[in-house]
Amino acid sequence: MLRYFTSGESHGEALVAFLSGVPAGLHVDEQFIDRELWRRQQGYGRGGRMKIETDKIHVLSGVRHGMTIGSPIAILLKNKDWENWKEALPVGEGDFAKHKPVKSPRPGHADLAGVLKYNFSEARYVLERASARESAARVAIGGIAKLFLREFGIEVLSHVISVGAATLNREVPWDDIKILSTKDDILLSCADVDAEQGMKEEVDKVLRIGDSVGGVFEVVAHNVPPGLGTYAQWDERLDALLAAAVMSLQAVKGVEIGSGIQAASSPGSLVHDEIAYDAENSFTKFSRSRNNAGGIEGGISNGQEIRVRGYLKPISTLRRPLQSVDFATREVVKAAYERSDVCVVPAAGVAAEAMVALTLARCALEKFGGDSMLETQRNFNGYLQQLKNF
Ligand code: EPS
Repeated sequence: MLRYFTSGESHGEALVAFLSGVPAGLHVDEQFIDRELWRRQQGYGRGGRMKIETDKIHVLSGVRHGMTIGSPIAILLKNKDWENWKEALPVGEGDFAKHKPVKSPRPGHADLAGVLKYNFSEARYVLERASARESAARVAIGGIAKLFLREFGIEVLSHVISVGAATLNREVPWDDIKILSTKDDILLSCADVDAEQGMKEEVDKVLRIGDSVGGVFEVVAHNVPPGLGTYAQWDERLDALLAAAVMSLQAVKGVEIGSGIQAASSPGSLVHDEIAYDAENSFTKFSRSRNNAGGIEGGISNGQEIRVRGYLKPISTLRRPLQSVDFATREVVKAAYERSDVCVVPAAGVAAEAMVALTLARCALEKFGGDSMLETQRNFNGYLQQLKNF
């Protein structure tokens, strides 16, 4: 079974990610994973921190001679900013005078709820772990999940659909999303140049007034065979697993599969994707007129592209802060401000790709099993043949 978790504080020494259950014999392309990490660091509206960090993986275990060996994989990502925080966030007792308290909770952030839960007197430690810096660790192990899926022809990418009020109102084909992912100059990861300019203006607007902005990204999983996930149990449904995976990312407040939100106010005849037969080049000869279902029916992948959208709230650290209360004096004050991003929609899309890839890899391993890539491939190919013979 594929299992994973992460550790690390935003301004601590490093992030560490663990991934267990990857079959032996998967080639680990470190450059590919570093590129994924780079992609997550891009986007117009990121703050000064991204000028400090250049995320690169340092594999500690589970990979030898460039291949997975079936042992748990641990990856370390250094926080370069740690140099500036060593004294403020020491592991040992240190000098408490150098601590940098977060004195008044930011509305929308984990600050207040976290302080109450963990019984802290201020929100520094809450900020440190609730921070989206953690998503870099997910992208590192998500990169391994992507390499695994690639062996079965499955690819996962994302693009941005809206930033603030600027929205792209058309379906973006896979090939365009693929081209977007090869760019070395990333603005807002929108496949449409005009829409992207509108998005940039939305970011400029909030930059001017000290505000922040959210938006919507879409993750697309291409070439996923039918049969991942199941309706048999509530917690094995692929849509439920993907929703939890994407919702677990910092600032994601809604998840949509296909055109699920619009479907709720549309008649069935306009929603469900009609079925035809005798198609070429797919897993089976069944085909669809469109993909409103986002590639999942009854909690099972149906052979169409999987499309998952994440709705991101605006960043909760504001340069012109909202009202809050001082933890020490209980006086009404402005919420704490510290260097922050103002828009992270493209970056969140890349982090969501990692979560989708990890989820699909887990479901694929549940279905096909295997302790070596050879064994998993054999089981996978047998299933593909079964589909062809259906
Ligand atoms: C974050 C605040 C900013 C972001 C950070 C998430 O960091 P800092 O407080 O150091 O400027 O840049 O995101 C990352 C470091 C990252 O790698 O994505 C927050 O409070 O959530």
